[in-house]
Amino acid sequence: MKAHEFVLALFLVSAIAIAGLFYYFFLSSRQAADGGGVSNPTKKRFFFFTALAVVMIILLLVTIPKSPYFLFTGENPSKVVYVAAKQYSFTLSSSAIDPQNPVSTEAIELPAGQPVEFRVTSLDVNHGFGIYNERAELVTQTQAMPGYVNRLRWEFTEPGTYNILCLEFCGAAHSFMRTTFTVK
Ligand SMILES: [Cu+2]
Repeated sequence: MKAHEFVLALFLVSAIAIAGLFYYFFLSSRQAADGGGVSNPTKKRFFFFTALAVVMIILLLVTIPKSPYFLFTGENPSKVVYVAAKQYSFTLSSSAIDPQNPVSTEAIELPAGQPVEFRVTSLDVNHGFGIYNERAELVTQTQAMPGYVNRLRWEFTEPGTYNILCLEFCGAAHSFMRTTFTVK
C-alpha cells in the first residue's frame, strides 16, 4: 500500500469512527430527552472527549513523522539547485543567482536515488514551485516567496524529464510559467 493510500484509509476509518461516536451520542441524548436511560451525561461527555483525544493523539503520532519537514534533514544533498521565480518564468542554476541578472544554467540534471536540494525564492510576487513527473503527478512542491529562500529537499526515484509549474496564480501568463529538468 502506498503512503497516500494508507493516509486515505486511515482518514476514512477515523471519519467513520468519529461519525459512529456522534451517532451514538445523538441516539443516547435523544433517549435522555424522552426521559429514558441516560443516568450520567457528564460521564458520557467525559468518555466522548477522552475517546476524541485518543483518536487525535493517534492521528498525530501516525502523521507527524510523515511530515515533509523531516525529510532528509540529517543528510547532505548531493546537488543544490538555485531557483528564482519571476513573472513568468523560472531561473534554474547550479550556482547562486544574481537577482539583478538572473541567468539559467544550460540544463539541470539531477541524480536519481540521492537527496537533492532546491533553494527557491521569488524576485517579484509569490509563486508556486511544483515538480511534476512524466505522468503529470505532483511529486513535491514549495512556495517561491520574495525575501525568503525555501529549501526543498527531495530524492527522485524515477529517472526522466520533470516539469516545474507555478502553483500560485501570479498574473495573466501564470499558466505558461514552466520549465523542465532531467533526472538520470
Ligand atoms: Cu503563477
